[in-house]
Amino acid sequence: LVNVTVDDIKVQVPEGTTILAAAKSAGVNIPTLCYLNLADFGCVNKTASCRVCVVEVEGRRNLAPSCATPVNEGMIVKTNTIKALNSRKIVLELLLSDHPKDCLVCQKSGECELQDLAHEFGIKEIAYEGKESTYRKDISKSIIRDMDKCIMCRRCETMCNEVQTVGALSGVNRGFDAVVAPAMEMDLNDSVCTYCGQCVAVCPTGALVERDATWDVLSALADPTKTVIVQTAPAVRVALGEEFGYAPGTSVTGKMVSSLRKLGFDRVFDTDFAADLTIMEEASELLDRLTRHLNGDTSVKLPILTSCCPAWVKFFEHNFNDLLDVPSTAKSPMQMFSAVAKNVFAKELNVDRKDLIVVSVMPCLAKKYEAGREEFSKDGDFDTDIVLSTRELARLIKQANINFNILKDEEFDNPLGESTGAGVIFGRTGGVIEAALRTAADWYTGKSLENIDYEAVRGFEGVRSADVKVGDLDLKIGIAHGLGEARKLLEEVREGKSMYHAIEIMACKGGCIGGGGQPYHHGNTSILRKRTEAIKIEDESKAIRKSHENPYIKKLYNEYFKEPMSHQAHELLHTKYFK
Ligand code: HC0
Ligand code: SF4
Repeated sequence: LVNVTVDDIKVQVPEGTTILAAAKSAGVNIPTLCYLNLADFGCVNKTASCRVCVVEVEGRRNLAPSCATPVNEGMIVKTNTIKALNSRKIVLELLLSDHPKDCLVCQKSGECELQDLAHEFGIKEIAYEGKESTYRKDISKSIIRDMDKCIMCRRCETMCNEVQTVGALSGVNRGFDAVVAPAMEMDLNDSVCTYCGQCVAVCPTGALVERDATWDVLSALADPTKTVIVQTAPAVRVALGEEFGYAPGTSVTGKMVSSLRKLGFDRVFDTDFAADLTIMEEASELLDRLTRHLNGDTSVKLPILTSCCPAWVKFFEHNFNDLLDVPSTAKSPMQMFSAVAKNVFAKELNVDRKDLIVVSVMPCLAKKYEAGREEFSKDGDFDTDIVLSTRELARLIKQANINFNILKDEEFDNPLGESTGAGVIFGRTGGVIEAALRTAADWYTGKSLENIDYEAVRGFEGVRSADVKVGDLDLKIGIAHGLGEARKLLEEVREGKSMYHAIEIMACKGGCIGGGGQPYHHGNTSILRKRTEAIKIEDESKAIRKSHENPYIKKLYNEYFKEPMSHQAHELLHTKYFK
């Protein structure tokens, strides 16, 4: 340990600790902008590029960036001298001088870390007027890049390259023209970007934001010729409350349903229902591949990979396109829901599929891209019409003057609103494979098993391995969350070294609860664990916790699909992957 004094407070910290961390342990919070410590992601962005965190160190002439300067024995640090404060203010003024002054109409307004600091430092005028750098806006289906608002903190780059290992973003050009961009400054649309949205989740300004679709929803709701239905993803209900002042980890399912009804949706349905439907197909596929494999069929590919995360799907289409026959062919719950809504439910309602608008509320930005994939459309009409993120839903509720906090809990509509605990746990890492195991184990043993808590697949480790007994089968299950972690398991599969029978992959840390469309965590990743806890409580509170026991799922198979992997099921519930 070394002894350090920060603003007259003495602390002992391990050798190698940064001044920033030492100050924190002394209870002194030094402001930062580019710095980001995502402890649960195994990643720290300390490019020391913004210089907001500078401090005075006794005996040194120059100010030191506290995020990147390690302490040493006897160091005396002052974080609030006039020299440090002045330098911090000048840094902010310089950043603002080359920043658009459209804060009033910026999508990030109110949640922008640069705006917060300018406010904190009492900056009331732009000190250095002059030419601002300008760059074209890049608008993809999921994300808008507005590099005029980029402050070159490089958080997005660290996230995309180090955590996700996608490598879609890097700093290009120099000086005034420097921006963060895909290779050869192409648009995201033409790049290897997976639309996971994790760069958006960590961008401190409005340089990276989701493509907002709230107005599309309002227009659809106002159109009397349309029937507008909505589905909500498992992870939305355990995070939406944060936008209305609830503590992280508060589940607001009933209020969410009630607010959607107040917004004017004709039916409020649940993606969790479709998650149960996904399990019917995916568990059948798993058992089918396993039993064929055990019977010596060498054409069978194992492990089977889950396929419901669209960022993950795009990632393997780009990086592992020699393995396209390995993942399950089951569509994601969102797309299964929409296929059933447009092809089965529309007929029940007696409306043309073009007049049925399906809105999805998702914790994810890649879902916007997924909805727009050609294979999920028929004669130009997409199965999912509009995708909103959790943040956008909160915006809509606020715009509609709905007092969320006093709403009474309401229930989803049926038939596409009933779900089991297995559907709920899709929202967290390990949940899809646990849900599949609950059903596969019952089917394989021919019994209704009582123990359905597969503790071995739960947890927060980036890559997990679990041994699971299903009847007389000893299954080895792999789980990865975060694309960098997924890459490790995929490389083993490619090399023929994978020891797994089945692998679940989710692109975001924590699974969907940590999606790029969720309320901003501003680096406090303990929020993700609290959301996971809320999912657990929802699961345990459900009367039915196995997908195949969902009465509405049974009815759908009796009346329409007949059995999993039937001809009808293949037509509506399965998909293909492309190079
Ligand atoms: Fe997910 Fe899903 S679990 S991807 O994270 O499978 O977005 O929440 O909706 O589709 O159900 C997201 C969440 C979903 C889908 C489900 C899956
Ligand atoms: Fe990289 Fe994901 Fe951002 Fe695309 S959305 S640039 S893959 S972090």
